[in-house]
Amino acid sequence: AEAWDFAAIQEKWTPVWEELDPFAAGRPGDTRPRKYVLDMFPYPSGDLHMGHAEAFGFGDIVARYWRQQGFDVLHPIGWDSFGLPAENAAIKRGVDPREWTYANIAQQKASFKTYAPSFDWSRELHTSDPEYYKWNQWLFLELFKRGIAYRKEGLVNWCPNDQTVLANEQVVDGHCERCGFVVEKKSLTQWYFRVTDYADRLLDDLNQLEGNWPSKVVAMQRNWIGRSAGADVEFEIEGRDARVSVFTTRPDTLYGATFMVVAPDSDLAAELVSGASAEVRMRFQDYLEKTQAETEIDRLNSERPKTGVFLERYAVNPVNGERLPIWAADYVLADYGHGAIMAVPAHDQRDLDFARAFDLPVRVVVDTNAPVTGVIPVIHFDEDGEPILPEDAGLTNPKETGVALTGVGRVINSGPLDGLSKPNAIRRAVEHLEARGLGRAAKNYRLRDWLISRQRYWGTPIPIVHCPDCGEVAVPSEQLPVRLPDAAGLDLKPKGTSPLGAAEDWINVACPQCGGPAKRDSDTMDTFVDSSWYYLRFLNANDDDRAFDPAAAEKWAPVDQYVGGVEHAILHLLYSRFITKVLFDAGYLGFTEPFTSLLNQGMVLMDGSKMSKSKGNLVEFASELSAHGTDALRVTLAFAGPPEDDIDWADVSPTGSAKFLARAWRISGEVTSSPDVEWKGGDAALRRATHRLLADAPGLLEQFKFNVVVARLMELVNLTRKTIDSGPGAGDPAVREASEVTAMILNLFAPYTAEDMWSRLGYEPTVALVQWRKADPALLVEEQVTAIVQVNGKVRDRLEVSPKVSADELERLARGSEAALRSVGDGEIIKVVVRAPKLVNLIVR
Ligand code: ANZ
Ligand code: ZN
Repeated sequence: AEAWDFAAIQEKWTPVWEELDPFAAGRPGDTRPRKYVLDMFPYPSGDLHMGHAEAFGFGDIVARYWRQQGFDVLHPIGWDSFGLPAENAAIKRGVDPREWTYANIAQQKASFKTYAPSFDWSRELHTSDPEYYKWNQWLFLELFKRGIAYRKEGLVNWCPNDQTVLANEQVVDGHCERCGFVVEKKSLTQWYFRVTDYADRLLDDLNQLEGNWPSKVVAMQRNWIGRSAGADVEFEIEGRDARVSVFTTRPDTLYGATFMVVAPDSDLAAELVSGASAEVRMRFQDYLEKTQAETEIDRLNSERPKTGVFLERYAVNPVNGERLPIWAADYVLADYGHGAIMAVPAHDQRDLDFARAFDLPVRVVVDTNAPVTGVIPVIHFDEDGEPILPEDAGLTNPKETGVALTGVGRVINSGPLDGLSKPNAIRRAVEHLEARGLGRAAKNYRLRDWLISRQRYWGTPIPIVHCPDCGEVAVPSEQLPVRLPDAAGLDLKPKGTSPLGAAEDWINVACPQCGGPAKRDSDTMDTFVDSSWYYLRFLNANDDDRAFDPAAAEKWAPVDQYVGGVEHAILHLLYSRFITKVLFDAGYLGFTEPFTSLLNQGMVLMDGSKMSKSKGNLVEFASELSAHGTDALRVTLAFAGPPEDDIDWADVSPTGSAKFLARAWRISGEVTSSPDVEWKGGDAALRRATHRLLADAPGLLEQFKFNVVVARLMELVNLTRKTIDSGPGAGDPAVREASEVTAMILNLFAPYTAEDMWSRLGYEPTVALVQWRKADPALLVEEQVTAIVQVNGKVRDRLEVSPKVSADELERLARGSEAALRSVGDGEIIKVVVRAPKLVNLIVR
């Protein structure tokens, strides 16, 4: 018998597809509705790996599906080819980062060609091409023009190993995301994008995405932006003209403030301590140095014992005129809110820990036992502000228990706020403050502006010239791109300043404004800038006149289906969303969210853990591909489980997938009826199964239940085999129909086998453009069988039921039968015998 030979089939169809070019999107005159399916583009760090095989396999199922549903589908591919790994590899091996990068792209491209995702290759792009980064520079200047790109000096996260700045997002638990070194703080002048101006919109627009993005990702975005609502409150400082603002989410607890804390590394702390005694100044200096060595994670860790220095200064509580000692402590961060807080130890755990460590007063101002509705209890306090608790009140004293009262209740001991519930007290307190000009409602965000400067070589040069007379001058658009100078002769080793600074011929230029001697900006852009808008470049990837065509964006964008790893759940998606909003505001786009629907594939594991070279459990894509072939690999990945779940490669069976494909393929060669055979006379059961699958698969695919569709295809193939071997045989029209539908649906998972089946069934390529067959409604009506209803063994009725009817359902139907009931009469049914779907016997006494 013939054998399914994946290598031969791959070899046969690759050149045919190459010739046909069936996946070019947006051909002139094409009036079909459109879909845009995008996989997160790969980083060329070596060959493709199993993670790529999975993600691109899933993306391709979606793209191929929409094509068969009659859409003109844009499914492009490119490379995210700037970035640190290329540079580090280049340093290690002494090769040019450009050569290293493009050699890897060539290798990945060759693997893709074998793996057969249905890409429109004519739109291929590489972010490290001048044709791409020219427009990345254009984008930068658009932001610069609008004041969204700006430079400031500030403390930045610094990786001492990579010698480069890291965005907050690239610091994981205080360590460099890439190399794992402990991140330090360093003061540098850097370029930032004002993403914080978009915080509210980035947050509010998440509502649009809910339901179409994994809820986990939506939650992570929300968290990252971290909006909290409260008030800014101004405190007088003794011996200082200007007041100090603090941000609080609990203005209802203002009367419970017993001290103030400022961040040691804030300008305010430095100023306040300057008037203190020499001893305190020294202690403060020590403390400041310790604080600067700490990571933000450490500082926010509530488990750490509280430390701090009293600055010998006092603030005045605006609501009751009380003197509050001012401390510096590391648990207050310099760059959140105003870098200073009012401490309310009775109701905030961190403040309570601090108060207990330094014996500061604790005053309860919310009775957390009081019902929020109904009677208002009264609590009295002694001169020290400690509550005098009735024996049975149950309200504990935080200073003694060490547990802050963080729950809701009624405000007490707070003058005009007494008796109010939390939301009302907050409203009232803010009104009071506003009326006296001492505060206002305020919001705060965890989100920081996006630091985009990198002191590295392999990235997009920042298109700015620094002129001693004119300042920061944009490179005129006709001079773009600012090309990267050759790496040859440059020392790429990280040293804290950009290697580009040493490229004498490149860095020294005439100021575009005054013509005087000036210098180029020597930093390159964070590669997250490159990937924030690449989805737009695909729309007209070869256009030399503009970054993207707004008319094409109108037609194709936003992306209907985005597919990629959850590791990009925060950064990449946030930045793309931000840039999309900026381009919307600039009038280039008519939409504000780039990715309408998002699918995060799980990870491919081995024996339950992440694969890595060092663990020796790496499953190489290339070797799996040559061992099992494209189709078996793709089917295995799709069949392993829901696409969001991790796949353990130790638990799956590519050989099982190959057997299934061989079975399906063999049938296509056995079919003896001709393509124009009349379906009608075909085997009813097989036809019903075929049409049931045609009807069910679209819904399943649109919910990403790829594994279920593969399982259903396996069932169909088995039934087809049965029909051939022990039914009406290979000449039955239903066998041809089933085999054709199998090929049509297999196109999503196993394109080579599907194409070969299609050809064996007598058709021209390509099955990829065959339109989804409509299920025949007549064949979707379920087959019925006759069930007999007996009373005491005598046949009384016959019911038409589904062959899959449950025993309970059949009993219910029998008990409802009029004929049976007539026969039961006044008798009592004492027992029911059910043999679904054939028989029910009612035993009556
Ligand atoms: C008084 C108070 C009373 C507070 C109370 C909380 C509970 P989120 O929700 O994260 O925005 N805070 C303000 N600025 C801070 C800074 N720079 N570093 C550390 N903590 C800071 O937290 C806001 C709350 O965190 C603010 O409300 C403030 O403490 C503190 F029963 O003010 B609160
Ligand atoms: Zn100038």
